[in-house]
Amino acid sequence: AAALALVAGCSSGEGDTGGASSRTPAVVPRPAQLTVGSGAGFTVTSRTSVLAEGGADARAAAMLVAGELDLPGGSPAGGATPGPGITFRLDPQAGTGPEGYTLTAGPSGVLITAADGAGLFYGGQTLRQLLPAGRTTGTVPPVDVHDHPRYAYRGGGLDVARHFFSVAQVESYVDVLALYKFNHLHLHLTDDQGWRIAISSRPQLTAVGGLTEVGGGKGGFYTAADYRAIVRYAAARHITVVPEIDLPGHSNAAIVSYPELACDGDPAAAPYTDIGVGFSRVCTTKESTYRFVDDVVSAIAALTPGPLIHLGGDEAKTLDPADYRAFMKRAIAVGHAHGKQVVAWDEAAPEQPDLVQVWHPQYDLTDDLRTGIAAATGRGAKLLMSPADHTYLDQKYDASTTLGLDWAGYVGVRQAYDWNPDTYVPGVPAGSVAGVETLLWTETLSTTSDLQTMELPRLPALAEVAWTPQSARNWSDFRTRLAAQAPLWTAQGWTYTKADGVDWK
Ligand code: TNX
Repeated sequence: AAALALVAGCSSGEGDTGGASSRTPAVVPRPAQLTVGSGAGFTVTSRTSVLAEGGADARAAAMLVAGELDLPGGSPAGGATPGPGITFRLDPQAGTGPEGYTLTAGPSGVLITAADGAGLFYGGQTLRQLLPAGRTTGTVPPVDVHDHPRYAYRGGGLDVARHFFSVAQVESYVDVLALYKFNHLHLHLTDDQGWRIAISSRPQLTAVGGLTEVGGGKGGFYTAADYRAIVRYAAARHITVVPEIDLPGHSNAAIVSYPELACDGDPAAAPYTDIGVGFSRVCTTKESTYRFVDDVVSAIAALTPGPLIHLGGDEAKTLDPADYRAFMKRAIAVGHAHGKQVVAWDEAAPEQPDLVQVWHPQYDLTDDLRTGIAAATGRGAKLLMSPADHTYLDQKYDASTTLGLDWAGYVGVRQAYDWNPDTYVPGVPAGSVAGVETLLWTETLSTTSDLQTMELPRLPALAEVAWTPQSARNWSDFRTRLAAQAPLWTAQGWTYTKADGVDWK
């Protein structure tokens, strides 16, 4: 039987104007390779069995995906029908690569194979999207999928400092990230308007700095147990938490909590609940400031199983550049001393963080920034691409968007989608880009529905930028698959924006 050949990985990306046919499964991010056969698919019912082979990681993926599909997980004893079912097979020899998987569906069932637990979980997320739109039962088309990510780092950032979001709210953001195969959650835990993580050696940070947020609300903070709960929830979905402590700027809440963090003679800091940036700074010439950095970094490092800590470094506009550089250098060394690799915003590139997060739009990359980035990559640092004009989910879609900011211009869905992370910073060596991160800043966002209104549909667009080979993606095909995601969002109770450029049903 001739296969209806729809091999995503071989598309040139050029000249494809037709979009997906009705039989093209609307998977986002588009798999590296997906073929639809001509035979029968597999029909999932509420009693279809979900089986795990190969050990604990397979059982974990099977249980989680069975839960997402409301299926009896594990064994026929759990209420499942014997016979063809959904099998998660962990096979170290599968040859699928890190986070990769294969998925085949036909009358004899669905088989997902991977060499690691993440790959199995991602196969499960693909399966969710192969079911009829928004449903957990129905017929999966006869497909053969071979998939793996373009980048090892695929991140979603959430600013819990400008507005505080509860553990449950963060978990619901993680749910969206997981469906789209993101593997890092960057939590922006501190800023001028609030400090959101308890540090037992520095209790005032939460007793004072935790109680404010933009607009005068009551703020909030995570206890160590709360933070561990987020880490655990994310880890179950193969998402690593990257905590950010933003210094030496964006530090007003810390200074209000511990006034000695300011230089003698600086005006007394007061709680700040507006949305301006760039005014605050800790005193970089006092030794006590570095004891503070050590207390905070050691506590966060101990709470964080992942290898990364983010130490900020953006927009310290009132600091003398030499003081700024000396501070970042020492802060990065503190991160290393506590066993972490350090992420920092692009201004700090010359101080050699392990991962430089590029947030400036191309037109704002000054010669200084370019030189710093080139020096860092020349010495082996990697880039995490978050240019605001493509990846910032707090930017308005267009003039009609009521939430959000627009300093980086409007970020419509196509703008979020149509760019190449490898070539965005001119002249960086091939292989320098470790990944892509989209960020949800929350100066104007305070509810789960606000977050989702800005995330959906752009977060899936960035997922495809981070996952799918550049040559296998193009806008006309993406916009069709994206529209087909909406019933799934609705079924989850998620809010989304019917943004321009996509034919929403
Ligand atoms: C710039 S991106 C910031 C954030 C703001 C954001 C608003 C960066 C490193 N700094 O502090 O929240 O713009 O879009």
